[in-house]
Amino acid sequence: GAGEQMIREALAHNGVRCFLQPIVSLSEGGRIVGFEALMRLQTEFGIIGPEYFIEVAERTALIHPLSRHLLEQAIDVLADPRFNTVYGSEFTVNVNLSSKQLLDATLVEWLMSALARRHVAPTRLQVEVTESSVLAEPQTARLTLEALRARGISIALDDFGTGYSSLAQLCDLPLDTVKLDRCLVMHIESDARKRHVLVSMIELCKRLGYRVVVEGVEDFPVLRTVRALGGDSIQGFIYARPLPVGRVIEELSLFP
Ligand code: G
Ligand code: G
Ligand code: G
Ligand code: NA
Ligand code: MN
Repeated sequence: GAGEQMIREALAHNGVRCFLQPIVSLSEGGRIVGFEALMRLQTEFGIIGPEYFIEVAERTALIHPLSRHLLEQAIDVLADPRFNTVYGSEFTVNVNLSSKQLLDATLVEWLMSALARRHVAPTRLQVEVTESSVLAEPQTARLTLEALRARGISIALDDFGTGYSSLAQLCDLPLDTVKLDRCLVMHIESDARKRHVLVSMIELCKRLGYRVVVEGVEDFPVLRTVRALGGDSIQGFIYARPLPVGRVIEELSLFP
């Protein structure tokens, strides 16, 4: 993995890159309703993904400046007239927050000024948190989520269905969206037991009033199944891999 020095150099040289992966509505005939912003770092070895730097970044607290750079780029996308022309002025951008950021007392107001500076409505930003990032310090994390939500930023529970996946948490956290993990759609065509789990999870999330996004959709049988089960939207390689912002403008704008 990358060392602390490599992260510092990326920070110093404008090396935090925002990749975007579309989130596609199932109820509206494949319309792109949002994007997940995924961090990459430009290093002397080329572009590297989170698996090589997120752990070090969290341990060294460098996640705070890294994430603020990414958040600024995500907000730039929301303010970009090219995106608003193609995807409409309501599309949303999701950004992942780590557990340390949920304990950062300055995060909420920083975000609000970053949004205000670019005249972007807070409702167009969604933050993604995982259960484990909330559980590290549940009371403080919950306060942050409630503060974000009170200001109009929405909250997605990420990677649900892998790890602990506590139903008590699913019920109690202040959420707008649940992102069902890819593991819930793997092998559903051949394994009826896995299909039962997916059916029940989608139904439960919808009964709790959450929007359901299914992640990791790679083929049409899964896409059709998720749509038939009432999933709201999907994210996955079937539609697009995460792409640099510039590539999204070039490629996806042909297929709004
Ligand atoms: O983009 P993908 O390919 O490789 O992402 C791998 C993991 O890295 C995912 O779990 C994703 O949530 C995480 N990740 C991507 N971007 C960010 C980010 O900006 N902040 C944090 N905390 N995690 C991120
Ligand atoms: O935050 P999260 O762990 O959900 O980040 C999404 C991760 O899932 C990123 O690493 C992204 O590259 C990856 N991903 C997105 N779509 C697919 C897919 O269809 N298949 C697989 N295997 N991975 C995907
Ligand atoms: O149901 P609601 O009024 O909240 O929908 C608001 C808009 O969000 C609708 O235009 C809908 O197309 C869009 N939408 C549908 N699915 C998703 C999704 O999974 N994520 C996001 N961010 N927006 C979605
Ligand atoms: Na995520
Ligand atoms: Mn996920």
